[in-house]
Amino acid sequence: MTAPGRFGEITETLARQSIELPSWAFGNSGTRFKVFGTPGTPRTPHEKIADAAKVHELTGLAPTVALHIPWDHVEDFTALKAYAEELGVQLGTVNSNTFQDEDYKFGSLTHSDPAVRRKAVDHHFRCLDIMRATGSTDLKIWLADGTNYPGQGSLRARQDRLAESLAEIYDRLDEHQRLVLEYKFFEPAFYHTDVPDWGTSYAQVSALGDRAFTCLDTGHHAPGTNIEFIVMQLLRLGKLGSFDFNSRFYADDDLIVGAADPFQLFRIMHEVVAGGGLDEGSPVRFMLDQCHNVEEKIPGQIRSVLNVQEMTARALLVDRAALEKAQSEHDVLGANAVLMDAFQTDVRPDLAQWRASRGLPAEPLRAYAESGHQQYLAEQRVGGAQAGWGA
Ligand code: PSV
Ligand code: MN
Ligand code: MN
Repeated sequence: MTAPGRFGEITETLARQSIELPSWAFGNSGTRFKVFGTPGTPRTPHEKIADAAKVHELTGLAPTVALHIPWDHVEDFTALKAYAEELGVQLGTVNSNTFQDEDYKFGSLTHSDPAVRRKAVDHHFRCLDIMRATGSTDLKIWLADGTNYPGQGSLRARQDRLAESLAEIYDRLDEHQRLVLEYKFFEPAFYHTDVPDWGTSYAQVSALGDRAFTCLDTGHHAPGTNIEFIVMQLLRLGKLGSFDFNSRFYADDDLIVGAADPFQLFRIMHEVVAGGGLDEGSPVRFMLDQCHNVEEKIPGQIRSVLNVQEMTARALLVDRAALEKAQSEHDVLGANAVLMDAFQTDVRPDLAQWRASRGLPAEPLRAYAESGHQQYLAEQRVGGAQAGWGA
């Protein structure tokens, strides 16, 4: 249990916290071996949004839903916005997809053929138009571009073409819109990726201007990478635009954030707090980028946002004055103990009480299980194709 006084001080920040849910987390997903279907899985973007709204209703933590284009195709995005708002959520980041079209076999924004680059840039223009209809501010670009064999492509020419393509897209942004560039060290390409690391993303977005930022996906680093150091550095440089949260044991596993390594999530949130990432007006947005292959999806998302909230609360509990003092005195063990003291504090009872005081279920997962909603969805959503990877 935390001391009520200390916990009381942090609720103002917690009350502001919002974690964006990815529409695709509610669809079926799996590995290249098998994608299992689950009764009640959404069949349309509307149904995905309804599921995201359920997560927000029970946690108060997830007021926005990210879309993936073209996975979330609808004729009328203004109507989709209105539908989301009826359910109490807003449409958030638009994630562009230039990785599932035959034309992109050898790249999209980096492709050597100007016609393919044109097509990829135009896709992003289309995303910006959708954002105008949905009221979204962020265009998130992740590129599957890369090569499999040394010599297959010119690393440098590809980088130059990427810069040109990004500049074209950036020039189309409205005043309030932002471009966020995500990096990933491998996959689907295995020799090189065109935006493999935060340094490349930083170099590219810095060349664009003030409204271009880096997206840090926690699953996109080599094992052993000190991710919180990258968080600190990007915050320091004013270029951390967003997180794609998930956790991993091996590669880009997309498991529930905080599941594989809760301490890493704590260390990340500690740097976020220290770097002002949770302050009002901070440019940092928090999003999940996860899949639920074998567990139920709505509870999976509820568990995820609660994990982020719990680690945020623990990071906010760090006694910063004591930490600074220990650091300035080179009290190695003392400084480490300050962090561990906060990390090892069980904030769950306080958070449950706090939720109840705000009219939310004290235990959202239990409330969901007891509501019978999952069974209701399974009965309602019969027929039609379930949404999944690529649709
Ligand atoms: C790529 O691995 C990624 O992390 C990007 O964010 C994609 O948009 C997302 O996964 C879904 O494919
Ligand atoms: Mn991602
Ligand atoms: Mn990923």
